[in-house]
Amino acid sequence: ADEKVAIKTAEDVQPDGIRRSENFGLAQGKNLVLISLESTQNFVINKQINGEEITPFLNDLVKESFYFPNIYDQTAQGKTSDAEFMVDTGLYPLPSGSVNVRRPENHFESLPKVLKRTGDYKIFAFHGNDASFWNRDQMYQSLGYDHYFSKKDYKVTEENSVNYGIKDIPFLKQSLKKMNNLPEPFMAKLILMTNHFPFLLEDKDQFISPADTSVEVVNRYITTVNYQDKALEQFISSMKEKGLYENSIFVFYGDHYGISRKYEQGVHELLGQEQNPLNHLDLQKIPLIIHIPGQTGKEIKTVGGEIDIHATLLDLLGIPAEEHITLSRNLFTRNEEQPVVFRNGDIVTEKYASIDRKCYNKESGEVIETSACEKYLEIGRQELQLSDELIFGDLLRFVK
Ligand code: GP9
Ligand code: MN
Repeated sequence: ADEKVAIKTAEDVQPDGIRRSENFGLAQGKNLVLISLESTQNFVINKQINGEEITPFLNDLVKESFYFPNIYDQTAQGKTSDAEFMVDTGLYPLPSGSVNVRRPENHFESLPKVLKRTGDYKIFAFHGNDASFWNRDQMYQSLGYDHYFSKKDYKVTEENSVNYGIKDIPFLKQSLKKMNNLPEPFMAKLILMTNHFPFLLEDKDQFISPADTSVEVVNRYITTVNYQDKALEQFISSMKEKGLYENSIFVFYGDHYGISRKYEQGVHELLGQEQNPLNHLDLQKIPLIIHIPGQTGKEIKTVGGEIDIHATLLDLLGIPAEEHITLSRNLFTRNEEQPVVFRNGDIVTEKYASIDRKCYNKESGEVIETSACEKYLEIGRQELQLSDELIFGDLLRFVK
């Protein structure tokens, strides 16, 4: 992009829907604990398999939280790192590759930086994989993280590992020990890992029986999601014991889908649904649970995307979103006319979905004239282009 067109103020490029909600500042000054739930799709919430809940802990938690059941996975090739990037910056992931790898030296505005500027926070990331995976070590510095606890900071043994590395239960236990010594207020991002394809888990860690669909990957997925839920339960109860719970706000979000198209038949079997484009779209929903101790629960059915987590958190933390440039929309105030935009150009709104250039009426399931989706597709094209220009031109370095 041409440097002459550099943006002067955040208002030049803000989408609408970032205004303050009645919840503005509800969690101001609290520790922010973000938990990335690996490959967790929303269909597991409140779902039973052979009479057993897959996520008993989260199911209880949603009753005392803001629960958003209509938030879509917007990640692309950067997977977990794309999800992190959206939450941190409110920008879209790139059309190919991961921003972490392609543009780690950019100037970014981010949740960590804003928290440090406005509230004297210290910012920490916790993850059991190698520090350089997804180039996190470098990217976290650009984003304003003060410290990254990675694999080398954990006691990792063959016994406490599976698949990508340290299992969620020992990971969260060891993380909590580190969190116990942090200066407050802090932001802590914890990235879970056990519920990762191909969803491997020893028998002794399976606290629920696998499902019995025709797809083994899906059958195992139930056990790893359930294991993750158990890890979260133990973590929150230890947070309470350590006195870290009351003064924190917790954000649990599924980073992206776990069951790809190839194995999706198994999920259709579990849910008793047919295989069609709208059901596939529906399965791209990830859970978003925002928990502030002591609050009354509220299910918020707003249709939104992962990118919107950013502005929603700013609102809760009492930081005016107008302060910096973001394409994120506050989920508490989000305008229904604004589409959720996917990296491949597809969009979804409350009423319509455009999938592979076909326009659907979501309620009837019918394909309708493409013109009904056109204005949403146009918004999508503009937003993706703007986001790409901001990133590829490193344009945020011009904003004071
Ligand atoms: C590995 C974890 C998983 O560090 O982030 O990566 P994914 O494949 O989901 O992006
Ligand atoms: Mn992931």
